[in-house]
Amino acid sequence: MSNQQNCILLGVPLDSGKRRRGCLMGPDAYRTAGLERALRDLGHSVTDRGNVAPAPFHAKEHEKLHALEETIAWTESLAAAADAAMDDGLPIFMGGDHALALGTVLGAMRNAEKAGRPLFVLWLDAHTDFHTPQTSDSGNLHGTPLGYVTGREGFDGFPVIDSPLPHDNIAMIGLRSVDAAERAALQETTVTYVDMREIDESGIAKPLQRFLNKVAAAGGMLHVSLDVDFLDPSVAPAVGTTVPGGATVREGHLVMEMLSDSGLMTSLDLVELNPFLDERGRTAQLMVDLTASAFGRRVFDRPTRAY
Ligand code: HAR
Ligand code: MN
Ligand code: MN
Ligand code: MN
Repeated sequence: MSNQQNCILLGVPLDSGKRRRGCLMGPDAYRTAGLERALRDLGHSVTDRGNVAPAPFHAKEHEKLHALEETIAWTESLAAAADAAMDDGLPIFMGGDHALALGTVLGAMRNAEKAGRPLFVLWLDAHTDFHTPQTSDSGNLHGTPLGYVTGREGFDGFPVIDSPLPHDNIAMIGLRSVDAAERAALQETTVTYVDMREIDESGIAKPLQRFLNKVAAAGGMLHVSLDVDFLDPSVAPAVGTTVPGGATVREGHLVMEMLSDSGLMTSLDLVELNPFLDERGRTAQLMVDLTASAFGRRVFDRPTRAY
């Protein structure tokens, strides 16, 4: 793909979305694994803007919710950083756990509203992350970003969602760990949810292409949120919430290649990498390679296919 992008790298050392520590090292792992260089080698211009910091906050103890104030503070700063970066190019958020998407998706929603275009979200994850703070059993807010941006109740203290992301504009792909409360809530919506069984039976390309066609037809912007646990833990061990039976290396690359063919992606989260759990950097390296595929790295060029 010759579509040259202005890539903006933003480190997000956010570790507040769950109790197990380590995702704060993610941004440096991506830098060490050569993300900037990989994108440059594909002909893109790349600026590393360094790390984002949370807004000032006062931590309190809560019976159930972990690090609520800190996560709210990150949501505020990230929404502003995402909105601003999207004015200048295509931001890549080097996480950090998935709670960062509370802010990055909100920022993308604000930016899309300014541009007068609809925003779509592709969620590549073992999990649906559709909880509210009330329905979450774990109290871990990394399980809530899609509940938040779709306007579910109970996000007291977070920036108010004026116009929620429509359910029709969301696709979740790779699912294999969905809590009962999430399943019940999701089944009441028109969110596109693709579990691993569907991928086994019909392949990952068809549901993805259907969604990309919908984004293109609407003239939409597309935020992509790639959770390390979308991938099978045998190839991507550096994540706190491993679930067996995930996407293969090739399924991951195919998704990224189709995204780059589509030219639709306008922002990207790389989340849940915990370098403390990695094996000789292999997960960080795989995430960099997947990102390269999303920005045009190919074995051979070929005409785009219809699925
Ligand atoms: N559903 C579980 C919970 O709410 C696990 C959530 C895990 N979320 C992430 N991102 N790691 O997908 O606690
Ligand atoms: Mn997730
Ligand atoms: Mn997950
Ligand atoms: Mn849960």
